[in-house]
Amino acid sequence: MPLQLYYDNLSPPSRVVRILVKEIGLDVEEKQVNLMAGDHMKPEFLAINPFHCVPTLVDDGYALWESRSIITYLVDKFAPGHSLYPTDLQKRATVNRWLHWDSGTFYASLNAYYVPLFYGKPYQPASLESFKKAATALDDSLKNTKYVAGDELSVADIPITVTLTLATAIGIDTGELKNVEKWLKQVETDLKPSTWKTLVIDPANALRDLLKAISSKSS
Ligand SMILES: N[C@@H](CCC(=O)N[C@@H](CS)C(=O)NCC(=O)O)C(=O)O
Repeated sequence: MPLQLYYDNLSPPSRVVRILVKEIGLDVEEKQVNLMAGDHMKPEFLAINPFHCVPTLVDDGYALWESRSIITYLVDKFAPGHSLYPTDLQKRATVNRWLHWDSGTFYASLNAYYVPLFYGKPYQPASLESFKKAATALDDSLKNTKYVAGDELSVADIPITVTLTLATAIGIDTGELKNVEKWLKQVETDLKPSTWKTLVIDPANALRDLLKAISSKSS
């Protein structure tokens, strides 16, 4: 049975998984879940994922959600030993640390900044401040390493790239973060051809356009 990936193209964590899938050359059956149309609350999707979120992976009847769990599962199962997810315990712990940092701090603050728009509320300036602080800490760390978790591209670079490029797309100025800028250029070069445009930049701009449309309707 092929792997199935439930995703929405505008969902940043869905893009994280789709980028990884392309990086390790996996064949997955992609199943679009249109969040704006409420597909995620339909009984057939709730039967797969009662937490009703995308991305959700189904591997031979086993359903897994949480993008960062999915990407590490996929490397471990289908590309074991790949440098994207090192097996050395301390290197792996460092990669995991960045994955958790993105999930709990970096992307969390960006999410808290813009997601209220979907519920008729404005952008949240306090969350923007948290995001900027975290981005500065990332920039400081990138003074010392080529990639976020060391000198090799890892799975941790994927969600952090998605977070940062979305921030830029929605108008957050990160221009003063010179180490971040250099790292992003490196990641752009390293990812598989066309990933940067189709899974990083274009969908971030599409989400930007949707947010613009929502905020102009409510003002
Ligand atoms: N931490 C989760 C976040 C998943 C998430 O919140 N996905 C959103 C789309 S970006 C979603 O499915 N929202 C609908 C819902 O939760 O009901 C991950 O990284 O996968």
